[in-house]
Amino acid sequence: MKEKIKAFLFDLDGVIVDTAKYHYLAWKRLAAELGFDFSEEHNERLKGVSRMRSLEILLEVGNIKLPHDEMERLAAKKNDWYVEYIKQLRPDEILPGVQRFLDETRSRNIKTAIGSASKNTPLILERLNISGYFDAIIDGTKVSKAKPDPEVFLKGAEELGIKPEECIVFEDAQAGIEAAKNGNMYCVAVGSPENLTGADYLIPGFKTMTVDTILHNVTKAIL
Ligand code: B16
Ligand code: MG
Repeated sequence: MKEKIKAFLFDLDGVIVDTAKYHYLAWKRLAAELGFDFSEEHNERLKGVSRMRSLEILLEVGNIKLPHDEMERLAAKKNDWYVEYIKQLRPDEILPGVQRFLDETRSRNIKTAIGSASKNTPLILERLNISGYFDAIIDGTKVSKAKPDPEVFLKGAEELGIKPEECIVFEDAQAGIEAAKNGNMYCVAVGSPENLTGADYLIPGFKTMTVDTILHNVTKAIL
């Protein structure tokens, strides 16, 4: 029997908007202050990862060890810079096709939630003028376990009142795909097949994507 999909859960960075480039600017600035270079390739390792874990990775790259209170101070400093950048975000930075896809999703009465590691989620949604598109917003301030733990998506489903197996998660990070599958949800990977495995379906982006294409390709496995 075909499973009825009742909710779409969206990761934020890399799915709705490319905030990774602003994270990168802020992390690179911090690395420069600490005296080493932080490349775009290094930055790939930070996608979907929490702020403190990102700093740990950055310090590994620079071969630097610091006490915890100093790490807290540096993470806060990086975040202040990052917030300055994302305050300039504009609605035209929503990734191609996403707003149309959200409109179609809402008109089909499919519930929507955000499931993001970012503690800056409310500010980003507000700057993009899309807060009203989501029935639930679960972000880094509401979870204690990072992806690939399914907590962020399970909380989203719970807040929507929908069973995990009736949800599709959209994710651009490998840890996020694993989080969705660990939560017994369907998962659509957004990105390139070289970097992402284990999802039920993979799309390059939302540019030409329709709700029916997603539903058909994701649920056909259990027809
Ligand atoms: P913040 P997502 C993640 O967002 C980013 O991909 C990741 O690079 C960032 O470190 C993390 O949010 C925490 O962000 O410092 O703003 O709390 O992909 O889970 O939407
Ligand atoms: Mg992401």
